[in-house]
Amino acid sequence: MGSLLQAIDDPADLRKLPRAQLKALADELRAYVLDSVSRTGGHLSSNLGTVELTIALHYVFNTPYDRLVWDVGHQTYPHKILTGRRDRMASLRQFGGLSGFPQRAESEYDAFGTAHSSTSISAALGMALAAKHKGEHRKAVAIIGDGAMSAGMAFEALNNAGVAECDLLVILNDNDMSISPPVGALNRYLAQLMSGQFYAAAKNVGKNVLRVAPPLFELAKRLEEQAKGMIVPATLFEKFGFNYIGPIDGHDLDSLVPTLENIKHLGGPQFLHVVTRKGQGYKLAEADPVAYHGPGKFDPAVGIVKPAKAPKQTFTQVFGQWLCDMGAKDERLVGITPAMREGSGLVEFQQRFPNRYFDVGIAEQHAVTFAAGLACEGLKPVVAIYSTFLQRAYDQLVHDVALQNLPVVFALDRAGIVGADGPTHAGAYDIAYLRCIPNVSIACPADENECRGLLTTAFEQDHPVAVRYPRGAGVGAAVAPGLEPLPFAKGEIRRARSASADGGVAILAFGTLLHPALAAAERLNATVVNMRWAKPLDTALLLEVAARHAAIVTVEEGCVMGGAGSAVAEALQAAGVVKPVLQLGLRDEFIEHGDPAMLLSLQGLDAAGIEASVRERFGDAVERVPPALKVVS
Ligand SMILES: Cc1ncc(C[n+]2csc(CCOP(=O)(O)OP(=O)(O)O)c2C)c(N)n1
Repeated sequence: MGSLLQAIDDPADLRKLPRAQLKALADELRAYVLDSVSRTGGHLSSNLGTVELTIALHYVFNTPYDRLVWDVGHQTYPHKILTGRRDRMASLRQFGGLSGFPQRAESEYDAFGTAHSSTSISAALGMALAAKHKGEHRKAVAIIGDGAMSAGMAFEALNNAGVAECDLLVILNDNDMSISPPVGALNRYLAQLMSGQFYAAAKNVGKNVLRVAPPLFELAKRLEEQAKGMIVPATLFEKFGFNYIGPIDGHDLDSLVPTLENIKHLGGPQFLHVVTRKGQGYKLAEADPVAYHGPGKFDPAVGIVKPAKAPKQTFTQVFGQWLCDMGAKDERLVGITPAMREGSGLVEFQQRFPNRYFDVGIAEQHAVTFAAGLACEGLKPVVAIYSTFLQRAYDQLVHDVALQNLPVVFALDRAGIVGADGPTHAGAYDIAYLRCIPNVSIACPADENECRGLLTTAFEQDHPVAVRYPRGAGVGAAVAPGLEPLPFAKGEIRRARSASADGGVAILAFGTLLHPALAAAERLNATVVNMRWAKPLDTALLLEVAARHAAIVTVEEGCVMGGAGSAVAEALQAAGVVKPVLQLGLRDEFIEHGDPAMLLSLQGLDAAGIEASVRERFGDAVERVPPALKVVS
């Protein structure tokens, strides 16, 4: 580590440096980011792009008194390093270590917790107005990328902020990239601003108008810079009530620092357009910012290397393949992603079916209602979306899709524990939040092959169906190449308890936790049912199993509250069956970042944990309990 960086334990140390040394500091900081991310994995390209901006912000503003709100927060590694967390970067995204995103509990410099995008302007506006209300003279700064700026929520905040008369600075960090190339009209508009054509075109309009009166033309020429406001159409952001400044080079500290110093003394809503490059300073990331958006560990001298042995197929890949195969078979199929082409497995689909592929930008709400519109006209939309991001589009799901009973398939990736990304990205709630909506069905495949079969089943329905599957690989089940559906709303008995008489427990598994449930059942002599559907529940199978067992245990990788286990308890109640039900799933707490297998184990959802919970609840002799079980208190 360089000596300048070594000496910075908080931004106050940074502010003591002469301006002339900031460039050298930036070089050290960039090298440190690259080195630490190569050891831990994490977001790289975006962080290499914010090195100078981060230095300039902490140099000019009086943080933490002044508030910095980083949108998404995946670009805050330089910020973490400069705000007292330099030596903990080795623990990034690991259990007990630093979060990959800003967290209020982690540092007073993390003014607002982020990870889901496009919230920064709203939060910073709230802070700016609170300061005004309390008579405090702090500044609030939102730093938002061009990808995040495309979301409706960012525009809702801009719309509100421009008339709010408070000291808010919005910095647009424009690198002309989302995770993948950006989409939409806003992006084209920003590119125009950046290339200067906007001003050039506008100037020509002015000249043409003024040329008829030569003396005026001379005047206009001299005043060209100052007269911008007179002859250049206002930017979109000025129309929102902001003072627009830029675009400036976001890697040039000699532009950034004086510009921010000037802005600091301006009152009212300010908008600074900064142009940066994703992956700046690391050739491989500059050349391929998509691959280096969120790499695992790698050797910086070599770059990302493909593993020699093909890793197990992920659920995302199973989905991607299914989408292509079903797309080839049925021309009505259209694939939709809200800015997650790579993460959701749609790269090949886009290549093969460009006219049926829609990346709508970071716009989950729009994605869902857009799908509803497509479905109204007889197309068969498949919305590929992470469980956690569908939360954003809840009303659209209820009001636009379910209420109209439209046949939209939701391919819910990252359902359950996600690991390094932590609580902001966990897919913990989808069964609970979907289950209560009429017309919606929920399938929970237990392995890769079932995932393909259940996607086909979902596609064949004439109502909304969500198929939820976890991050990464499953047990490695061979995936049959055909497009055979599995039966709708039907489960199957996977293991029958060996006993001459009825009694013992039946474990009802929803999704991939079937496999630890089967392992636990060996030791508990339990029956195991692969339920496959959280809604509609296979009630006939449930009642049949309940009649023959002393107790029911439900297992799911989703929140216990309101989850599939609750559905089982409700169904038993409704049928008038009194039977003890032990519901196992994610506890009523936010789950930290860390290794997914370890986190599952901490939640008691590995084989040993399931066995222990069952024995704790029903006693050690659970294998032999008769059907009329007295529950151990
Ligand atoms: C609501 C929501 N949808 C999707 C994502 C996934 N996501 C994380 S970063 C990102 C791209 C952000 O692009 P931009 O704001 O331009 O930042 P950059 O990475 O280019 O610096 C996306 C889509 C998210 N974090 N939140």
